[in-house]
Amino acid sequence: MDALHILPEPPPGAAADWTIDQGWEAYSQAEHDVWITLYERQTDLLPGRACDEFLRGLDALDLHRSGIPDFKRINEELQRLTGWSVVAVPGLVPDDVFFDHLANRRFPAGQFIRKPHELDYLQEPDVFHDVFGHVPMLTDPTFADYMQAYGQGGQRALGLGRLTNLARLYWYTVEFGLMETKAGLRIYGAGIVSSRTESIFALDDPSPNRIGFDLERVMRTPYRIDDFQQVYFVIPSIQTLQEVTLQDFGALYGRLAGASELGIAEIAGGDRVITAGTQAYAKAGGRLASAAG
Ligand code: HBI
Ligand code: FE
Repeated sequence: MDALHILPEPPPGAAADWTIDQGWEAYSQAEHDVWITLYERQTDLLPGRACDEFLRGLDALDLHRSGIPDFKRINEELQRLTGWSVVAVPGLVPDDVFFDHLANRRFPAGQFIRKPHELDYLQEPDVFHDVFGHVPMLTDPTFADYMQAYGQGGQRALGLGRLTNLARLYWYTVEFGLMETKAGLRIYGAGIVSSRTESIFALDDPSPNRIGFDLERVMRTPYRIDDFQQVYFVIPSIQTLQEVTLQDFGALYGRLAGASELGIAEIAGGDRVITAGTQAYAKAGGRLASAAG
């Protein structure tokens, strides 16, 4: 995440853990309408693209079409399913605060929603990215355990100065992960599933590399925060995330200390290559070039 947006201490009105009241009653109809537009676009697009675990979560939480959901209502079902709850925050929070929430099965979701002119892209996670993108997967017990383990791992990584490596694991799984299924590749990453354009690009476009997930490989691979990814990592099943949490991260960090960083578009020896991408999109200048038309 772009650290520039993180304030040094909780803004006025926020608690010490940066949580605020969602103030669901205060959302305007215009704000609900942005949610409805985004929700309807994605739910028309995602069957056949999002993984079953995501689609089941969307149903279970009944994130229906009528507007921004009330976290209090979501939490009744979410806590029953996996013990997670959604808490409202003003935006990005410091890493240690973020990890502490995850380690305690609290998902910090942006309270604000993007403006109508930002429908396709925004840098900071808003309530649609967080609640539509992230929360449905938290209804799956395996993924719910992984997210809590990530929070605990984040706290350790901060202490070891290994945050860069661990943030890559989050980025290439929780945010931009793909999964293999009998029916083909499916999306589970929130950053993809909450974006209409990237939901198409990540699965269909010949530009990006698509490489079989490998923990050490992912931790050596930089990522983009400003545009579509140039590489997507693919897990054979959600169980892979459970196996990740059983790894010895101490030994892994030791090996990483002596390993060089990989190029973002590089295909490395030992990679299980699913797609060797053309990188045509990135070479043509990416979002800004295509926006310029
Ligand atoms: N804060 N609210 C919020 N949401 C995030 O996804 C988030 C954050 N702070 C830090 C962060 N993500 C990342 O830097 C960590 O995953 C490393
Ligand atoms: Fe996110």
